[in-house]
Amino acid sequence: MSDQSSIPYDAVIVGAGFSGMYMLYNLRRLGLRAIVIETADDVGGTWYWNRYPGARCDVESMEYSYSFDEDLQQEWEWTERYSAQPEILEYADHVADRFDLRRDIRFGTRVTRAWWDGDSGGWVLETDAGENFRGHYCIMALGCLSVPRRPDFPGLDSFRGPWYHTGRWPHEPVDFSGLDVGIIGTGSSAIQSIPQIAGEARHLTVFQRTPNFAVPAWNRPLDADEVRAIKKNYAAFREGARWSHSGYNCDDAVGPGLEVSDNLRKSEMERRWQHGGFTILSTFDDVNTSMEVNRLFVDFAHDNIRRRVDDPETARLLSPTDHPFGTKRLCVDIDYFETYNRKNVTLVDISDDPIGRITPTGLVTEGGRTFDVDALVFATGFDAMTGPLLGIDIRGSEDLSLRDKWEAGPRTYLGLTVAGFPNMFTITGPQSPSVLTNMMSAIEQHVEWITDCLTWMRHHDLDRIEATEDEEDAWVEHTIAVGDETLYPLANSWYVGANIPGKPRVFTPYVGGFDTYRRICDRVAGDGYRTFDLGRIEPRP
Ligand code: FAD
Ligand code: N01
Repeated sequence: MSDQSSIPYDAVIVGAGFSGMYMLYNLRRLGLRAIVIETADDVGGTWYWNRYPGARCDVESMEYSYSFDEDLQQEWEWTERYSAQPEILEYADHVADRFDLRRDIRFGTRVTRAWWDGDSGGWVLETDAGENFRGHYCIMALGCLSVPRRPDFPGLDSFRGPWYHTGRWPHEPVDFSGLDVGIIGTGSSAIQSIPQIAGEARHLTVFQRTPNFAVPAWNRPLDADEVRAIKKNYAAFREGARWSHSGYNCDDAVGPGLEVSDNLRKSEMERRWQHGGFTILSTFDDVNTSMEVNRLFVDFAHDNIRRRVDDPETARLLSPTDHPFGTKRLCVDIDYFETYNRKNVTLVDISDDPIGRITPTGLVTEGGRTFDVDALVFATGFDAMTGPLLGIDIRGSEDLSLRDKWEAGPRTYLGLTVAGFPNMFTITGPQSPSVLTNMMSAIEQHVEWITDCLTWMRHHDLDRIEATEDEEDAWVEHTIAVGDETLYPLANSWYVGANIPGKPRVFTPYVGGFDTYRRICDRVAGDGYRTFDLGRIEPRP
C-alpha cells in the first residue's frame, strides 16, 4: 500500500470517461499537475462498461464526439450514423493515445471516501486500495449513468445459469446460441439488445413492467458526401450544437402544435419520424408542455407500434399509456418492435404480477407464474445522476456529509458546485442539462467552464471557490420550477429517481435548455464569479 498524500496534486479527477479525459487534457494545458482515478482498467467510461449486444449511441456520431481539437475531428472517421459501442470505445482509446492521457490515470482503483482537509486547504481522496490522493481541487467526472442497478430479487445466488447486467457486460464474447434467455427490463439498453439476443438465442422471454416509447434510428453507414459536407464546416456545425436547446443540431419547431394547420402538423410529424432519432421531440414548441399536443405523439407512436407488431395484444402491451411521450428518455430503436413478430420471442407482462424471486432454473412471479431460462439478462438501469456521487462518502467543510445534505434530493449551484464543498466541481452534475442533451456537448461545456474558472482564479491570485447557500437555494428552486413547467415530472422515470426504491422523488436534470444554461454559466464567469465565495487559503501558522 502506498500513500500518495505527500504528492500534492493541483487536482484529483475521478473518472476516465469522456469527462475525465477531457478535464485531464485541459488541466495539463494549464500546466497543472493532475491525476485521474478510475475503477475500470481502461478509458471510455460508459463505453468501457456497456458492451451488451446492440449497444450504440442515440445521438449521431458526427455530433457524439469531441469538438475541441480540429485535427482530431477531421481525421477520425465514423462508419455509421449511430456508432456501435466497439467503435466508440476505439475512439476513446484513440483519444487517450493521441494525447498521451494514460500516463496520468490510475486504473483499477475506486475512490471510496473524499474529504476537504481545511488544515492543508485541499481534498484527500481515499481509494479501495487504501491509498490517499491529495489535491487542491477535486473534480468529480463520475458520469450520470455509471452505477448499475440490479433489483434485489431473492434467490439470485441459487440460479444455475449465467446472468448479466447490461451495464457491466463481460469483455469476453457471450454466446446465447441454443439457449433460452430471459431479459428483465424494456428501457434503452433492453430495446437495443433484445433484437440482437433474439437473433441468437433459441428463445427469448422479455419481462416487461412498463413499455417505453421508441423512435426509429434508421441507422445506416455514413455517406462519404455528407461526412465531407459536415467536415468542411465542422466548426460552424459544432457551434450550432453548442448554442442549441439540446446540444445537437436539429430542425426548429414549426410552431405550437395546435396552431399550425392540420396538414403541416401531420406532415411534419411524419417527416421527423422518417428522419429518425430525437428530432421528433422538437416538432412543436409545446410537445413537452401541452398534454393535448403531447397526446398527438402518443397516438402517433401507438399507431406505429400497431403497424410494426403483428399480434394486436402484443402491440397493445408494448404501447405506453402511463407517461407522456418523451418524458422518459426516448429510446431510439433498430427493429425493436418487429422482433416481437419472431416465433422465438415472448413478451411477458409483469405490470400487475411482479417478479417474486429467482429460482435455480429461472424465475417465479409473485402470482406464481414460473419461467425456466438458461441465462438471465438484467437490463434494469442505473442509480442515475446522484448515485455515483453518493457512492463515495464525500465530506466538505466542518465534516459536512454530502449524503446528509442531499437526503431530500440534490442541492447544487449550476450543477457544477455544492455549498459547503469548496474547490469541488461536478462535471454534468445534478441540476445541469446533462442527460437531456447530447452529453458530449454538455461535457465540453462543463470542462471548459471549470478550466476558465481555474485560469481566472490563478490570474486573480485566488485559490478557493465555493458556492454560497443563497445562490444554491435559488438554483435549486429555479431548476424545480422550470421542470414543473413541463410534463417531465409526471413520468416515473430515472430522471425523478423513481427507479430506485427509497430515493427522494426530485426531477434532477435542468430542463431550461442547453443554450439558456450556457448563457447563465457564461454570465457568471463574465461577472468575475461574483456569485461564488472566493478567497485565498491561508496556510496555518
Ligand atoms: P462515464 O462515461 O460514465 O464515466 C465515468 C467514469 O467514472 C466511469 O468509467 C466509472 O468507472 C468512473 N467512476 C465512477 N465512480 C468512480 C469512483 N468512485 N472511483 C473511480 N472511478 C469512478 N449520451 C449521449 O449523449 N448520447 C448517447 O448516445 C448516449 N448513449 C449512452 C448509452 C448507454 C448504454 C449509456 C449507459 C449511456 C449513454 N449516454 C449517452 C450517456 C453517457 O453516459 C454519456 O454520453 C458519456 O459517455 C458520459 O461520460 P462521462 O465521462 O461523464 O461518464
Ligand atoms: O435503464 P432504464 P437502461 N422488475 O432505467 C425495468 C442511457 N442509455 O439501462 O420502467 C421489472 O431506462 C424498468 O421497468 P420500469 C439512456 O439515457 C442509452 O435501459 O421501471 N423490471 C425498465 O424497463 C437511458 O435512458 C442508450 O417499470 C424492472 C428497465 O428495467 C439510460 O441509459 C442505451 C425492475 C430499466 O430501464 C438507462 O437505460 C442504453 C424490476 N424490479 C442506455 N427494475 C442509447 O440508446 C427495473 N426494471 C444510446
